[in-house]
Amino acid sequence: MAIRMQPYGMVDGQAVYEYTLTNKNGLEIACLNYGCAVRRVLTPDREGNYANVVLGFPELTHYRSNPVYCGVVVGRVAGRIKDACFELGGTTYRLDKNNGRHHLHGGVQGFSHAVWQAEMIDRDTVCGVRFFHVSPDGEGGYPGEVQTQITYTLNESNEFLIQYQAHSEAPTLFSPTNHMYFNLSGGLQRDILQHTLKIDSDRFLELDADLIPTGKILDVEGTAFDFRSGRSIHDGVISEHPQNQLVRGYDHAFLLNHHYAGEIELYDELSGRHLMVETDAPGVVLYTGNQLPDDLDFVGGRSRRYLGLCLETQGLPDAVHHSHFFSCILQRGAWFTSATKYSFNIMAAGSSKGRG
Ligand code: G6D
Repeated sequence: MAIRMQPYGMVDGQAVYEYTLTNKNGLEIACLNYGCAVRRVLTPDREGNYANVVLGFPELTHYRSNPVYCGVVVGRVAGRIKDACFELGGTTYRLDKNNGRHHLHGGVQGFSHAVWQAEMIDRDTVCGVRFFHVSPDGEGGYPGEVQTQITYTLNESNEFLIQYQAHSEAPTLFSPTNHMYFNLSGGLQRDILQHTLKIDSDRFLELDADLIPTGKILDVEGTAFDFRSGRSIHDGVISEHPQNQLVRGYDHAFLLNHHYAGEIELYDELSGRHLMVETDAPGVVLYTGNQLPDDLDFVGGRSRRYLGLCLETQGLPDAVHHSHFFSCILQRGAWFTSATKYSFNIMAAGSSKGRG
């Protein structure tokens, strides 16, 4: 294992560094203490060719704007909160309106746009970075000062683990995620429409025209949302299901049936690259890059629709307005803990069992 730290720039007088984690197999992960952004993940294809499998920007300035939340941790609350307000303990809180009249991904100065304090982890079989951030009472409109610690670690088994811990000085909302866009073709050679995805989920959340959950939980059976035996992302683009048509692909939260049981698998048949995602989070938002614009420059190519997909393990979006969703309330003094593990492997040609 090896870790190296290099200056990457300055934000408001605070130093930003790039941390590069490398294991004995040559798997490499580069991340920043700005937004905890993951900007590069190098993995081999079945021919042994290493290439980057996540969307990343070349410069810090791109991460300072980052309208697509590329690679960053989003929070305090991932996803949308309807009308950018909620009631808690008899008080109505008004959040940043940064997505029309709604609130998205923690608001204007959310986790994605903070300089995190960082310390390196360098042990024989694990290396990584532990990020710390104090979100002051009232940031983005949220109550309570929240102390958050996010730990990235890579081991010798090609497993990248993200651990989230937080506690608050007052009741608040908390449901973060990481917003990496994956593209297993390597080096952005192709888009993600021919990727095969499996999700161990029977149900997903219906969205309204503003992409806000309606509160209805729909069954995947007989729809392009049924990923239980695997299917290609393209199915969702050509599907006539109104929910696919609404977003021209997927931008939906799935309720996971099991945890730490191989519940999410992404596979690119042409390269042989395979990613397994396991988590204790209640759900995962599948976002297939439907709104990626064509005016961003990623390392390896220009942005375009469907160039990457996100597997945002998290609570359920807008849970504060739906009592039948898993709660995202963090009580005063309680600890929030969650972890998601990304395991990178290779599959032999022809081994995809999906319908993709
Ligand atoms: C769009 O609706 C999508 C979100 O799900 C995504 O996180 C964001 O773009 C980056 O708003």
